[in-house]
Order: sequence, then C-alpha cells, then structure tokens
Amino acid sequence: MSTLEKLIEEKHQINMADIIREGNPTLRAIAEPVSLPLTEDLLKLGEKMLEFLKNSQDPEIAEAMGLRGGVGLAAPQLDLPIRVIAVHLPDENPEIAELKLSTVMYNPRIIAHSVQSACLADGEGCLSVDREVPGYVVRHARLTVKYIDRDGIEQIKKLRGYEAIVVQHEIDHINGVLFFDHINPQAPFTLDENVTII
Ligand code: 0S5
Ligand code: NI
Repeated sequence: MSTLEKLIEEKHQINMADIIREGNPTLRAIAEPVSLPLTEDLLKLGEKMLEFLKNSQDPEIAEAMGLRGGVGLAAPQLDLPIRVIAVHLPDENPEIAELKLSTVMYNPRIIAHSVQSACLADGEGCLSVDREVPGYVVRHARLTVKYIDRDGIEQIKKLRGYEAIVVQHEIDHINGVLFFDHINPQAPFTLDENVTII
C-alpha cells in the first residue's frame, strides 16, 4: 500500500511516527503540484492533516497520542512530495481571534509580498527537526497567497502577522526549505531595520 493510502485509511490518525525528520531527502525535494480536479484521496489527506493539527493542540489528546503541538503541516513532512499544506492556528492567539486561519491549501503560491519583513521573537521550530536552532527567521511581513481550496476553487488571500509567518514556513516545506536555512549561524540574532519582531 502507498504512503498516501496508509495515511488516509479511515481508522488512521496522523501521529509523530508519520512525520519524517531532518536527513530524509523528501524534506529537501521540490514537491510536485497536485493535478486538478482534486481527487477524493487528496481531499481526505487534507482532512487528516487538519485533524492532526487539532489533535496536537488539544492537551489531553496530544498527551495520549504523544504529539508535539503544531500550527502547520506540509505534505512533504509525511513523505509525500506534493504541494499540499494545512494551517490551523490556535484559538488562544489573540491576534487571530477575529480571523482564525484553519485551512488546507493545494498548490499554494505567493503572488505578492511586502518589502517589510517580520520574524517571530522566539525564532521557529519544526516538527521535522528534533533540535533547537536559535535565531531569527526573517520572512515577508505581508503576503498574498493564491491556492486551490477543498472545494477546488481558486482563492486569493492576504495574510499578515503570525499567519503570514506560518504559511511561509509551510510553503518553504514544499520547496525543500527548512526554517534554519534562513538563520545566519554567524549572527543568528542580527536584524535589519525593516524587520518587525512579532
Ligand atoms: C498549541 C501547541 C498551540 C503548540 C500552538 C503551538 C510545520 C505552537 C509550534 C510548529 C513556526 C511557524 C515546533 C513548535 C513553526 C510555523 C514547530 C510548533 C510553525 C510550524 C510545525 C511548526 N511548531 N507550536 N511544522 O511545518 O505554536 O509552533 O507548529 O514544522
Ligand atoms: Ni516545519
């Protein structure tokens, strides 16, 4: 049975054992676009990815399943070299309260971005990286992303703040890029003037 078939089996719930780690070449590959119309299997995959993120953010479920809490997941992290990402932002993030992003994006593409940059104050981690890499990960502060949604409809969305950072981390994964690629090991906490720390 293929990796995709196993992941989308009715009884299967995505867990840490499904997530590949640093060193696996799939994390460094350019993932393939998904073809349209979306297949039933790709729709199921998207649902499973979102379910994983929700489970991982529920303290009881995360504890029981041994999950590391996450806000995003990209198909290459499941050893699937395809352009599918899921983002599920936690309710407790005050900035996002009015605009909570919980989406699966097929073939997402950044079609425009700000000159202004931003980074998370605490740096970033990754469910595929089992070590801490300190340093600012400088990204676009705002972006316009175009993607196919679960109804097969093309969407164009403007993002800023935390959600823009998360979507960029996930789009990096489908391009074979890991967060620490953006960290200068000689000066991990050196920033330009035009970078907002969030
Ligand atoms: C509850 C639990 C609520 C945890 C929030 C969290 C995808 C939480 C994380 C990911 C930086 C921008 C380690 C910690 C990393 C996107 C990495 C955890 C974000 C994606 C998952 C990353 N985390 N948890 N990943 O490609 O905030 O930030 O969520 O690797
Ligand atoms: Ni990651």
